[in-house]
Amino acid sequence: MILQKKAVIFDLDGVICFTDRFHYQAWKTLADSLDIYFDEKINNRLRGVSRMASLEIILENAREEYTQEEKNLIAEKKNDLYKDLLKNMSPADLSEEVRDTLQELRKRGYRLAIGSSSKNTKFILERIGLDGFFNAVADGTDITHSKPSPEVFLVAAEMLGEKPEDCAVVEDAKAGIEAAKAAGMTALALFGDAKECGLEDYDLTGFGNLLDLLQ
Ligand code: B16
Ligand code: MG
Repeated sequence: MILQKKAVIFDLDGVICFTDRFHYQAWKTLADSLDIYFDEKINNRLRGVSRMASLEIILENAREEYTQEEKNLIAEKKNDLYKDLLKNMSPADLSEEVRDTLQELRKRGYRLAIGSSSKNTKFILERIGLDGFFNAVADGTDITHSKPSPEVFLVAAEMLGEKPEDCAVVEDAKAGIEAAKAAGMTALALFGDAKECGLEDYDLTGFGNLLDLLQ
């Protein structure tokens, strides 16, 4: 399959880099301290979902009710733990395959953007040495509805000045594939539940497979 697209919008966590293990570690520490059951399977449901929506999923297993104020505090604590873990990231956490593919796509004339639910996007891009690389960065600080709402991808397309139908989205999460389809974009699934949800337009064999589709 060859796609006729002008732009590619990338999810961040789980596509460009792998911060999902840090999300898991931070939520697990919090859940354990509150005596709430939490495992990798529940963690998979948090992919692409905002911080507060993630907390609501975790609290499905809580034995007590939490006030909004308490929830805000828990989310804040999680983010502090998570940001401490992010400090360990460096440009070495960007794989050669991702770096080379991004550079080649740019050489071929594609406009490249990030569409992430994360409010820590800019910090992560700095850590992995991609600060300033993308033509547009739309993230959790630009939107009111996180994936599966199409908002973050529509904002990214608008920042790029491209029409949704001219954009392809690369996602690792079901919520992200749903968001891309709702935005009227072509959804390319990389890894995990994105590939299993049955809503995607194409299953990528790896990040570098983009170079076969986007010529
Ligand atoms: P933060 P993505 C998402 O990023 C993560 O997949 C999701 O697990 C996380 O809860 C969300 O960002 C919010 O992150 O707490 O840093 O604002 O996959 O859309 O790049
Ligand atoms: Mg993701």
